[in-house]
Amino acid sequence: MKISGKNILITGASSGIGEACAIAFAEAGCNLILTARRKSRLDALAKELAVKHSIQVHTIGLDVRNYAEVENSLNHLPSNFQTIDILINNAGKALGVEKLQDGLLENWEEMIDTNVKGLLYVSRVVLPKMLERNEGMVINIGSIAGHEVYPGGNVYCATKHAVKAISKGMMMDVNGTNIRITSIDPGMVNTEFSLVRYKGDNEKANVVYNGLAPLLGADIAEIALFAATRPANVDLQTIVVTPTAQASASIVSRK
Ligand code: NDP
Ligand code: 8X3
Repeated sequence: MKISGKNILITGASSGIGEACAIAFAEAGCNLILTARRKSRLDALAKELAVKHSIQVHTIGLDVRNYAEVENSLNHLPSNFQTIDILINNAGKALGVEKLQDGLLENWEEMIDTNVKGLLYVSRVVLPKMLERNEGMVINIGSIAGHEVYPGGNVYCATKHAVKAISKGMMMDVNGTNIRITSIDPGMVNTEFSLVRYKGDNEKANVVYNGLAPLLGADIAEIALFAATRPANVDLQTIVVTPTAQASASIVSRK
């Protein structure tokens, strides 16, 4: 399927997988709506991609946890961006690795509000418009943590299990229309993910990727682009992707 000229909305485009998706879809000639809380990062990326690929890029400083903000910004897009062809629900995070009995409530709230409710809020605003046009695609970034649980992963894994259920639910609820739903569920990707999880502790974050070749944001973006460019009759439902050195969420070979 040709996607040049299509409008792609990416949540969490200020770093990691979201930023890599912005670059990949810009290279494919798509116009972009980039959202995240750190708008200055989005603006810098937008400037670079618009010039390099002669595309249009709209940026929105958006916290997906705030439904009023989500609804207001996505219902008042500039006229050339009112059709959203592909939504990439990517914004998300893990916070901490505490055992459940030691868990910090504020971490739980933030993970649940961002990974689950944020994804729902954005989808609730965007999906009806796709259904009106009977055209569009939603790519949810889940995780291997939605298929397995690992020690200290408790609530993060629960949010990604929820994303897995929501993706399947979306597939069922749009069945009979032309809308495609894809869930991309990665293992270890070297982004700012671990830095965020360890609250800015570089040393702890780097240890996560020591002794193996992790996935990169660009690897996930390439898969998203592949899924989006399949013919209209092909829906890649769930793609689980890990580094070659990762056999399961907690079995990782390090040299
Ligand atoms: P990064 O930390 O590099 O990127 C996370 C993005 O989410 C940032 O752009 C951040 O932007 C945005 N974000 C966080 N909170 C909010 C919020 N409240 N509102 C809006 N945007 C928000 O990590 P990744 O790129 O790795 O993570 C992207 C997705 O991939 C997440 O859903 C994560 O769970 C998933 N994932 C990551 C894996 C990994 O190993 N890295 C593996 C499997 C899945 P800002 O702070 O500017 O708002
Ligand atoms: C992010 C990767 O290892 O926490 O979803 O499952 S992991």
